[in-house]
Amino acid sequence: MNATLPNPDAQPLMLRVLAGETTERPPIWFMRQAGRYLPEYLELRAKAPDFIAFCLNPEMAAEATLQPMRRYAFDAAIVFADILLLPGALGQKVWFQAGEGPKLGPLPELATMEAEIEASTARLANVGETLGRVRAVLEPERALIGFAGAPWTVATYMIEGGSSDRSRARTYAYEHPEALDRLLDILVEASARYLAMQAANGAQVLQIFESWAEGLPEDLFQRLVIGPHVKLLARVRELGVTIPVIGFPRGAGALAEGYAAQVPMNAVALDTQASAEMGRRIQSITAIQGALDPLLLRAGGKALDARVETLLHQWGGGRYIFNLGHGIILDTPPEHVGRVVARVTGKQGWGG
Ligand code: 1CP
Repeated sequence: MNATLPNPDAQPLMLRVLAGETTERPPIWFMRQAGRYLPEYLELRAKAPDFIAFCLNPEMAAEATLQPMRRYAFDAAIVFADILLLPGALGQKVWFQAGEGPKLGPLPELATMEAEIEASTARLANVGETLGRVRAVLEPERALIGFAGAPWTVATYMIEGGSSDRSRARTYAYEHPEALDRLLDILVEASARYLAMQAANGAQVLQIFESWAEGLPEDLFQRLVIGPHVKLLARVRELGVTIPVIGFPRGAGALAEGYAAQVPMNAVALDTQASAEMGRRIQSITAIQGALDPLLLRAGGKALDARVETLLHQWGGGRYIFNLGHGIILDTPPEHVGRVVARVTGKQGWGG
């Protein structure tokens, strides 16, 4: 076989790392690699009446997913959707106000949501269609990622009615432990079914975004993060899903290590604070992903170049997926993204 031609049977690099291999170079993708820092995204986004309609339009969402894949040699695409589609599918009103972020209506009765779990997956069928459309055109060497918000993170938006400092949600956890645990159970079941639907429609990797794990005392971290992640993963496996799953407990700090030891994820995504040593200790348990600072990606220059070398050096000897410690910031210059992807992959764009 000619080694210079792409092999259509080649396992995507990302899947090899998630299967436990240390690869010749780390695969790379970026959280929020689609979105407002790309002019072509802004142009496409202007054609949809609102953000939710945009996410639920398979043609537009597939196009948004593919835009960064055309520009850069990313090793994986992540389906264009949002973690807040699930509360909407469970019957809570969700809308995005321009410039203000997400807004949610009153929390529905728990019993009402329990009765809506099965229907919620069907209401998100368009996300499955987006995945199918992307998989049909994405090169076989590039992996496709599906995702969901983690139960606690989604619950914070549902309880607070939007983005906030999460103090109301944490207070709710102390004052109404039974109601909160019931809400988390609803989200575990609905998310497991939603993720299984994504796997059935072409997702090859799943990521669980626990964006708001920060500030939780150890006992709450155990109850709100580790417990529900263990349950969610077990339920996903019970539903017959065999593809790898990445957990991202953002803001977990030193508790990320306990997370990695207790939740049998195929990789743990680390945030910007993760130390080199902690990352290496977690690498002895599972693969890691992360943890370039999105502010440094935006800033660019020599400091960015140096940090990329440091990350490659400190973690590249083990199971490692190159990524950010959180999503791309909206005014990031696209050429900074291109520079990092080219350094990690050795390619200017896909195929060359
Ligand atoms: O029109 C727009 O550009 C609105 C901005 C935007 C985008 C591009 C939102 C609103 N969501 C998205 C897409 C999105 N959201 C993706 C797409 C795929 C990709 O990464 O390229 C993903 C994976 C998400 C996940 C998501 N949504 C998270 C978890 C990751 C994270 O950033 O922590 C969270 C917390 C959300 C909620 C959300 N969606 C959008 C906003 C403004 C917010 C609120 C964020 C906050 O509370 O600060």
